[in-house]
Amino acid sequence: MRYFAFADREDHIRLIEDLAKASDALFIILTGIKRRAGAANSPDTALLEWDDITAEALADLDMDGRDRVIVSALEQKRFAPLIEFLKKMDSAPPVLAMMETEGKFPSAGALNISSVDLTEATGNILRREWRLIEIKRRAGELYNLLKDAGKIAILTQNDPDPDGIACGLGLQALLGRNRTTAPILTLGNVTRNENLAMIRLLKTTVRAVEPEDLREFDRIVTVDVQPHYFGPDPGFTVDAVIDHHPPGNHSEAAFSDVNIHYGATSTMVHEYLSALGVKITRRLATALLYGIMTDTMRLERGASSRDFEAFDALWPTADKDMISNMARPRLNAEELGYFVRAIKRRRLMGDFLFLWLGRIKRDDIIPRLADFSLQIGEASFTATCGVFRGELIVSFRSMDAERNAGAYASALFSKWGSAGGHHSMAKAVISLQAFKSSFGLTRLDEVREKVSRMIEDKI
Ligand SMILES: [Mn+2]
Repeated sequence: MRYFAFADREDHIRLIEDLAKASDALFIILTGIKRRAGAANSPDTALLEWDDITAEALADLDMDGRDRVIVSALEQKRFAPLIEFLKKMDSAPPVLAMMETEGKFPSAGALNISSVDLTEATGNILRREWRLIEIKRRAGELYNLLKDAGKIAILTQNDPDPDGIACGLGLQALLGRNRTTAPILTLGNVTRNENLAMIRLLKTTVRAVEPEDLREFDRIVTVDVQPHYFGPDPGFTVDAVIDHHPPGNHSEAAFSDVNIHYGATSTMVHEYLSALGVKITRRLATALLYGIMTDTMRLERGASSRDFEAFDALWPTADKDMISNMARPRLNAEELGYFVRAIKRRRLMGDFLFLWLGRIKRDDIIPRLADFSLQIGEASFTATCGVFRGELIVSFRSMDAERNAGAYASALFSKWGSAGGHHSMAKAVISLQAFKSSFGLTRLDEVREKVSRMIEDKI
């Protein structure tokens, strides 16, 4: 392939030579300017000097559709004859015009001409570098704060989710630690099936501890969570905070990076790792990618361009089969029993479906059955209920434009606990005891009747 570069400036010769690196031949046609003595160019480059561009001179170049044309233009109108000439060719080469002025190169809608504003393009690269310096500085600060500590506690939420667990693994890699010198901890327990599957498949551990156990650690870092989450006086002091939830007050932490513009804390940790050039293994890439996927509903909810960038960077390395296995954990016999029983006893009224799971041993059954509920019969608005650890949980799903699940959840249940959500999915988690006392109910089947009746009356 031959390259023909038309330029009314000399300072892009290196850039043009770089663009044409793989070419068989490069002709640079300096147009309207003379080459300065001693101006640098590669010996392989053929340098021509034209006073202006004419059809005759262009015809002599004998260009065809297999060639490529570069235009480096200070004065765009100088190159109008070139465009006119190319437009008349049967098989014209593609043209890349580089400019430093605003606006597009006059291509008159030709499909084979593209123009680039070099100032804007360079600006984008340089702005990105500013950001990288900032991330590098922050990651370095975190590293320096923790590098000499004996044991480091990486503390996640009370029921750690994939984002929190992935950040724990990421932080271990960043600090060159393992599960002994920097374990991932929770003050609660991992209960949800997907999260247990993630821990099992990644062969990692999340240790359940009590607040007083944290005393044996020299430093405490919270990931995907902030100190205020643990209450006004949790009994321990946090040294570093990395999170993407709305910021609370934790001025005591020596390091704090809280940014709500990230869809996942995994993205922040990935940026640290990249900035400091830490090798990201297949296992770690899998964890971080899964953390981003679950927190952003596969980039559909709350994902920023940074999450997309991290996703793009992690995707080639991550184990996609393993992610499928994490995302769709199998139902065991007992869980299947819950499903079958609830579906057998379903109550379908028009397009409203009511499902009652009764007392359950794990609460992730509820959203899983709720997701499935919209596939049953004519249902377009559903309520899936269960009782878990003294709480009555009602999970709404709506495919009905007229019925806002969040509004129903909040109108019906906020009196007894937290209730709300989006149009298509919402949840109420309320005290079973408080609900019972309100209506003088004693038995669970009475509760079921009451809840079902309340929703029916409202819709
Ligand atoms: Mn998160």
